[in-house]
Amino acid sequence: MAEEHRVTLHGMWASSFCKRVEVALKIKGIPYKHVEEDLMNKSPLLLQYNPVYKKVPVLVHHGRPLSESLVILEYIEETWRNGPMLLPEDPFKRAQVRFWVNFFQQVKFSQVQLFENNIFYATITDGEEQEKNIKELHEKLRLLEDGMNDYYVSNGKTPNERGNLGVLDILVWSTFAPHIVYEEVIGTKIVDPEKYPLIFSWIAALDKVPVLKELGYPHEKLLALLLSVRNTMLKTS
Ligand SMILES: N[C@@H](CCC(=O)N[C@@H](CS)C(=O)NCC(=O)O)C(=O)O
Repeated sequence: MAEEHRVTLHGMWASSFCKRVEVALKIKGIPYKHVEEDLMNKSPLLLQYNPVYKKVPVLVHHGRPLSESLVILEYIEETWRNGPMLLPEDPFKRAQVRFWVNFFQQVKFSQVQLFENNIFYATITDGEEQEKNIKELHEKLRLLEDGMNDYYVSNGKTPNERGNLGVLDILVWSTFAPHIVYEEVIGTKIVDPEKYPLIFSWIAALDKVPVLKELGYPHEKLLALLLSVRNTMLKTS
């Protein structure tokens, strides 16, 4: 493949945002080159490709860079239309899915309230700050559990009865697949099967899908990273 036609992903192994893009590329069967970025020492190319946010993921296609995971997912969906589609065909269902995709990018009162932010801050703080993040996580998980129940019940299915993996599978799995690691660091259940049976069983089912198994987060490595960031943050706070 000529260099300019190649797909390159600048990512970082522990990032759920990068995982979203990797999963989408794999589902669509798009070959790509992975460039692992050191976020403490970003490459000049990353800074050149994403001068606004200076973050991963960045997808480079035909030599042209794109940033922001959800923007990239949309681009992948629109560009590779002959692979499995990530969004439902029916416009109403598609709009419903988009609503929940936006929920993962939720902004409230000018504050970004991503699941990832709450998870990360809950793992690197203690006391009141940690409690606040855990509380917010549970509030959002409740909304997601109820919303997904409504969505799937109204479509006469459960998430595990769907055909292809879709964009909601990608977001739920990328965000929550390592919940056991977060729970080990925080010392409390986050994706509690009693409280969130649909999300819990959904993640468990996704964990068995071959493409996701292949992309799974390395448990010990992630645990070590989170514990090390936590120790550093607690020492400096
Ligand atoms: N909204 C962005 C978030 C990306 C993001 O936060 N990436 C993190 C890694 S998980 C990053 O590159 N951090 C480096 C930094 O903030 O300097 C997306 O959806 O792509």
